[in-house]
Amino acid sequence: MGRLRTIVARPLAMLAHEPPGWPAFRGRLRSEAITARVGLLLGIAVGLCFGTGILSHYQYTPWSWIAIPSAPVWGYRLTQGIHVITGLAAIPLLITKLWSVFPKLFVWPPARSVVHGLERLSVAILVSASIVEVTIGLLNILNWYPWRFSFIDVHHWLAWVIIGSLLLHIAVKLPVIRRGLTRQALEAPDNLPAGVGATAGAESDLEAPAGGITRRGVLIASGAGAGIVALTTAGQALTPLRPVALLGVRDPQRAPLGVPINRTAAQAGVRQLATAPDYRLRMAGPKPFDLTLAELEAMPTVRRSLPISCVEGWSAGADWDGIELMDLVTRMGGAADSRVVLGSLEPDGPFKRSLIFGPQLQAALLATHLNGVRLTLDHGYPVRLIAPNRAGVFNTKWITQIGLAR
Ligand SMILES: Nc1nc2c(c(=O)[nH]1)N[C@H]1C(S)=C(S)[C@@H](COP(=O)(O)O)O[C@H]1N2
Ligand SMILES: [Mo]
Repeated sequence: MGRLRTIVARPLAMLAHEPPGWPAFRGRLRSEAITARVGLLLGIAVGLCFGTGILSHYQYTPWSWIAIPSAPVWGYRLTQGIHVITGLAAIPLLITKLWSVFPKLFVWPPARSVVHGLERLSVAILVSASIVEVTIGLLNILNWYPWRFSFIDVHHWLAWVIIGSLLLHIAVKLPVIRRGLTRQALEAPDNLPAGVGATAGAESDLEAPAGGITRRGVLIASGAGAGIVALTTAGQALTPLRPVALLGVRDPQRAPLGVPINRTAAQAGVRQLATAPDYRLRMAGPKPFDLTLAELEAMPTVRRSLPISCVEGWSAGADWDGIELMDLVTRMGGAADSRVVLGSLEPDGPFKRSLIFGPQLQAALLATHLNGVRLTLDHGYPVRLIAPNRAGVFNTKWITQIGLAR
């Protein structure tokens, strides 16, 4: 019995005192005022990023009973642009926010109660999920996938983990957030969290201690950082901002025919197949038929202005000439309410197949020309799909087969 008591009592006694050499934070720059204000900006960025991300994910997994609309044609261009801009702008804000609460990592004892421990655990989940989320998002924009897991699944599920733990975090911290957002908090001399070795400062923090940066300075710097990231990213989607698109990975002005190429014909392994004399477009409906290249090129075409909007954030408007997909679909025995599957010549790869239905199908073109010029191999020769308000990745190139899904 006595033994048991020492086993329980000893760790408890250890918790009463900070371990030797435990860090103490005496600065007065970090404060609830900064945390709450940067947190507010970060919350707005994360909210926009989450909402537009869910819309983007819907393009990957649409329910058959809620078709993706075809108007406005630039819908996905706008929402995915916002997704990438807010996601990148969140990075400097997240860094400032984590810096501002860093001393809390060393709060002693680590948990005052079970509830406090659980709350800290949820913050740990929020922080680590957020760091992974923005990191893999950033690498995705750079078109670099140095991992084995499915980016789409992980990015999607982490988003739900983040939004859930974020809502919990906001609910728990609401009184602190309210206090932190006041003017007094910004100007208060000292409001470090209790128990982290704070010493009360006498002078106002608007005067920087020892000539360093002020709280206002930190806020302006992190706001400006987020703003600069947003502006220099937006240029890959917004034409007027193109000259400052330093962080834009693809520059439509330096791309062939004004439209960047994510995967070239050589990378997809279709150069030979796409130029083979025996190329056929196989219409595999209830009334199947084949078209030779000459027959395909003799079909009537229409011209439409539709953007290519990549999930990675770049986008470019373009004029497309092409055969109305519905012309071919009705001829092979399909109808406006069919679910149509297009297959690429690409031997493998996640984007060799594309499902289209509803308003997007009715407005889709099998494009033969881009900006008045016959499609190049890299842009999808002989024909590629282009449809309004559609994620670029589903505008499949090098089409060779069109059929109906259940
Ligand atoms: N068959 C096939 N089609 C594809 C791709 C691909 O890898 N294979 N990439 C897609 C992606 S991610 C985008 S953004 C657009 C880009 O079209 P572009 O190369 O003509 O600009 O094509 C899409 N079509
Ligand atoms: Mo893309």
